[in-house]
Amino acid sequence: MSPTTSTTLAPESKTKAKKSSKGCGCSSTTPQQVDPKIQERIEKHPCYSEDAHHHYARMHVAVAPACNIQCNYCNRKYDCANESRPGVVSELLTPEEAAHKALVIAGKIPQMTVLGIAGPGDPLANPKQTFRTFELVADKAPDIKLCLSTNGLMLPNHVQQIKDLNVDHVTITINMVDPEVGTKIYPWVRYNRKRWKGVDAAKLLHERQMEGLQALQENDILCKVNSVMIPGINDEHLVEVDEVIRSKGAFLHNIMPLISAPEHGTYFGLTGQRGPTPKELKALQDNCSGNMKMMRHCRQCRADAVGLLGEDRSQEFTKEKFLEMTPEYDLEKRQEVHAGINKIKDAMKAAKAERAAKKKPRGEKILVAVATKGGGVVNQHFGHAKEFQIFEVDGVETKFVGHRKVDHYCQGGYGEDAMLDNIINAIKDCKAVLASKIGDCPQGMLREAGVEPVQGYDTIDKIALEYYEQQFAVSR
Ligand code: CLF
Ligand code: SF4
Repeated sequence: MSPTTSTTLAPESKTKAKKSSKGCGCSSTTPQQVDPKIQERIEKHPCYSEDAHHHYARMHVAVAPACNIQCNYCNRKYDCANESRPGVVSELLTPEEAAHKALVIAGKIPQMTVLGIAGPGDPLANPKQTFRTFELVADKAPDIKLCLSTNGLMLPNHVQQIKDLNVDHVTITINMVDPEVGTKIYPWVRYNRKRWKGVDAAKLLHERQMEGLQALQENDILCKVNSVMIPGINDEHLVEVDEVIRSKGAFLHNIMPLISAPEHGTYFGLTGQRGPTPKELKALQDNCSGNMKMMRHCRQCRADAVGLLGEDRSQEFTKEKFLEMTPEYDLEKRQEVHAGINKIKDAMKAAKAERAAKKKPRGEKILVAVATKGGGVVNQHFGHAKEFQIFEVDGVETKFVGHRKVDHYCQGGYGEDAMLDNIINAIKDCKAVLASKIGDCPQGMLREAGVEPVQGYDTIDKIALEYYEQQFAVSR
């Protein structure tokens, strides 16, 4: 299913509501919290705007193989773990191949608005390939936003180039502001043809990251900071990191969980370092954010990711396939699609505001899990979901707070009991699961586990709030 299909649904007007229908996602980065000029710069960026991530897609091109540091959560056989799930290998492209791929996808997925370079190594350890790719894409497809993600070591050297090429979004992965903490995360850093180790390496990395962050701010380039939460190493320290990066002008903080397993072959994986639980992660995010400018919708996507953040269409565009495709980039057609999406978003926002105005907060907050293919709509069968989006509902609004990846239940037309157990385990802290259809067998097992199955086809906001009202009989 393509994002086109999911986003062309005009949610509330084309309602096919079956039983209890209700409503859609809001954001950790809500429009009203952001300066209108900045809002305009992020409204089509699925990572910088939670709202946008329901509607707009990104793509990555894997043009940057080398790296200049070693993170203890990374195995260099795989993609950079600062922006990817560990254990993933992307196909390396030349800048020319990457630009061709971008133009192909811009035609096939017009809601793809951002081209990111995030690996498989560090983009700024491969500046020639990275900037040549940006040049080629900017020349042929001026409406595509350019984005890069770096460990920050070489950032101060490239801010002018970034500015000149109109790269408006830069992510730095900052896991510490105290070099002593850094020594537990980074065994070495390569800089000026020398390998730095221990506290000197961490200190150097920290200073370069701060210098880069400041230069981005001075040049009015939006900066997101990614931090990997590593329990027992930097989990408590990330509160300080959050304060420091915000005071230095970072726009958004994305705290991601360490994903660590022995089969990834990383230092942390092999030494038994665990990642945080969803509850621990949420508690830290809540603690840092006061609910402002905290990214909670990151999917730790691969260096050749394509599509909405929650979907992976990279296999439709392998090198073998996309090199055979002719680019059909059409600016006018893309603008029409974007105008259609914006209309839908406006209608959803208005419906949401109207509902909120009629309701009183009740105090109780509940979590609901949602099966969705995007567009802010409950539009996916329970058995087909590979992830559930998690929303906190308080009777007035629904707030996106995270996602849980699962193996989908329906395999070749049959449900797998083991998978159902895993799914229930992943969402058992939710009061309900919202999906367009849920089979009789999973319905029974969900109820037994205390998760109410709710079927409907409408905006997430509407269905979630109706369910909440049924639960608590909120007075209007
Ligand atoms: Fe890619 Fe990163 Fe740009 Fe987004 S991803 S380079 S800012 S376009 Fe986004 Fe993916 Fe999370 Fe990165 S969901 S891993 S935060
Ligand atoms: Fe790996 Fe990225 Fe760290 Fe380099 S910066 S070691 S590629 S996780």
